[in-house]
Parts: sequence; C-alpha cells; structure tokens
Amino acid sequence: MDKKLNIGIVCYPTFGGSGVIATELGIGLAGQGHQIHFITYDRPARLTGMVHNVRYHEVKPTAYPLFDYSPYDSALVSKMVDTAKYEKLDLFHVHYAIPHATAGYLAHQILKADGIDVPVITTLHGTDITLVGNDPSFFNVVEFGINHSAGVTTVSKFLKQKTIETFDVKNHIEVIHNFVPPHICASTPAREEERKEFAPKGEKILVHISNFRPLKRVEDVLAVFEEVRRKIPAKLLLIGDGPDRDKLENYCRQKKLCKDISFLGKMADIGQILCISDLMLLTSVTESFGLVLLEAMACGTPVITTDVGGIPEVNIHGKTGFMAPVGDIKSMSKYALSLLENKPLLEVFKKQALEQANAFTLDKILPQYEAFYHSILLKKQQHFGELSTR
Ligand code: GMT
Repeated sequence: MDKKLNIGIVCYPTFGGSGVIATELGIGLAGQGHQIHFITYDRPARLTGMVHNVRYHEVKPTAYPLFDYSPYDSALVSKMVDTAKYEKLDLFHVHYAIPHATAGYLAHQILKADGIDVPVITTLHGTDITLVGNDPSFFNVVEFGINHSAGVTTVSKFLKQKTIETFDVKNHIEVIHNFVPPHICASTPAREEERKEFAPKGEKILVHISNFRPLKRVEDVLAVFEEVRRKIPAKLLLIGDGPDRDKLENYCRQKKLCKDISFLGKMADIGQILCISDLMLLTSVTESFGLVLLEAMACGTPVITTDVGGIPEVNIHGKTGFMAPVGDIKSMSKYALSLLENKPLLEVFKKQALEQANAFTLDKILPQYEAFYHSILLKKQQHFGELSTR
C-alpha cells in the first residue's frame, strides 16, 4: 500500500469551483488517511465542522500604511514554509495558478535553502489560463509557474489544450477531471414540500448557479427563462452573487418578474435546490469544465448550456441535456421547452444525467490524484538518487 502523505493544500476558500474541488479533494484524501493542511486566507466555504485528519492554517496578510495592497503572496509563502517545516509536508497541491503556482515556487526555493524539498503540484482550473492568466499583467508569472511546478494538472482536456496554445509549456500536463462533491444531493425526503416553497402550483423549476461575472452571461439565463415562461408556468432560482447581480435584479424588478425569479444569494448547500430543480441553465462565454453542471446532474437535473470550452466533456448533447452556441437564446429556449413540456423525455434525461454524474464520482477521481502525487514523489526520489551517486 502506498504511504499516507502530509499534504499542504492552497486554494481560494470561496464558493468558486476551484475552491470547492480543492476542499472536497482534501476532505476525501483525509478520509483515505492522508493528513491534510489547508493553507488559505479564510476557512474554506465547504469545510464546515471538524474533519478528521484536517487542519486549517490561516494566511494573514499584514496591513501597513506603506502598502496600498497588503502583500497576500508574501504572507502565503511564509505560511507555506512554516507549515511545511513544522508539519513535515510531503508535497504542496496548489489550486489556481495565480498567484499560487509562483507562491509555491518561492516556498519551494526557501525550503530548499534549508535542505527541505517539498514538490509543488499545480492544478489549473480555468480563468487562470483563459481570461486572467492571459492578461499581460499575469502572463509571464503564470507561464513560469506552470513550467516550474513539479507537476501540473488541468480539470479538462480542453484546458490542457488551451494552456499549451496560450503559453510556452515545457512541462507535462496531466488531465484529471473534476468530480462530483460527495453528499451533494442528500436532502431528497422533503423534496415535494421544498418544491412547493418556490413552485406552489407545480410550476417547473429552472436553476442557475454562478459568480454573476460577465463571462457567465446571466442576462441570457433570464432571456431563456422569459421565453420558457411565455409557454409554460415556470420559476427561476438564481444562486450565487457577483458583479452583475444588482443590474439583473433591477431588470427583474422593472419588468415585474420578481414573483417568478428568486435571487437566493450564496449558498453552502446547493444540493437542496438542485434536488428540486427540473433544469439547469449555464450560458457562459467560456467554461473550463462547469462543475455546477456535474453537481446538477448528480441531483438528477439535466442541463442546457453553451457549447464552449470543456462543457462538451461534461454535458452530452441529446443525453444529459442540450448545448447551443453562446448567445443563441432561441435554440436554448427551444431545447429547454422540449424537455419541460415532455415529462417522459425529461425523466429519461434525468436518469441519463445521473448516469453521467456517476462517471465522475470522487472514488474514481481521487485515486488519479493519489497516483499523480506518488509519481511526482518517485521522480523526486530518483532525482535525489542520481545526485547522490554522482
Ligand atoms: O470563474 C469561475 O467560474 C470560477 C472558477 C474558479 O476558479 O472557481 O471556476 C473555474 O474552475 C472550476 C473548477 O475547476 C470549473 O468548473 C469552472 O468551469 C472554471 N471556470 C471557468 O473556466 C470560467
């Protein structure tokens, strides 16, 4: 049996997909007997309560009048070095390249000066490559971080290809797909009662979850919903928060849509809503994977999406839902109605969505990460062996 590891996980502790995956992976690894140390600026949103084998080390950037911006990177690196030394970490697994890959590199160099070698594995999640990473203010740092990580993974084949196209990549990239966070849909018994809270007259329930950033095109979600509502009684539930929310909420108020559209804000337990939903809408301009799609499918909810990025690796057109080009409201509405107006077909799609989610369970994905960790540690040992025989 492979040795149990001491792993330092660095991520954004928010409700964003990269933070969710990092946290659920850490909890899953802890369940396998590994010791997990989350090194984050806040307690990860999905890390609630006490979890066996898990510790949380808070990164606290210090404010000082000289700093317009408190240097998060320096505070993070210091905490990584401190944790590695005193918790005897075997490796760091950092999620989202900016600034975590280069923070990892610096922590690695500082530890190396003390004769300690803790390899850094970087998982690229999406916008760190496609949107933010591509920006001139980050480009060189992201490229360096990718090329100087001991191991690099991406959450989809699309993201691997995009990374290679965008940067001068000299490192191997391993694709390890995202997984369904366990227990996502644990709240089934009260389903009918909960449905009535939002759809008292048996209306169909559509759902959208995002960070309400422009790339999600939430205005298209509303447009599709308005088309659907013209034909059948329906409600739309919007989960999450972000820059576009106020604008969209005002739009709904002005158009007197509020009785049918509910803005629920950020939620830790999205499964409660997904379990009572009939259809998810995701209208993004780009999406490296679309974790919320998998979460919806795990609750038996088919999805209508755009056909971009890594989405086709998750949503099988005509089986788990439908895809259409970005901004194609007409096709998305038509597809949505084709399912919502046909109960037997909707049931078939629900079943197929569940089956697809079963291909991405934690017990299938976690061993891929464990194998990757061990392959990196083996390489380190071999390198050390070669050096000592020289
Ligand atoms: O921009 C976001 O959607 C948030 C971002 C994150 O880092 O949390 O999500 C990215 O990572 C998720 C987890 O791997 C993926 O499921 C999302 O598709 C990806 N977002 C984009 O590519 C836009």
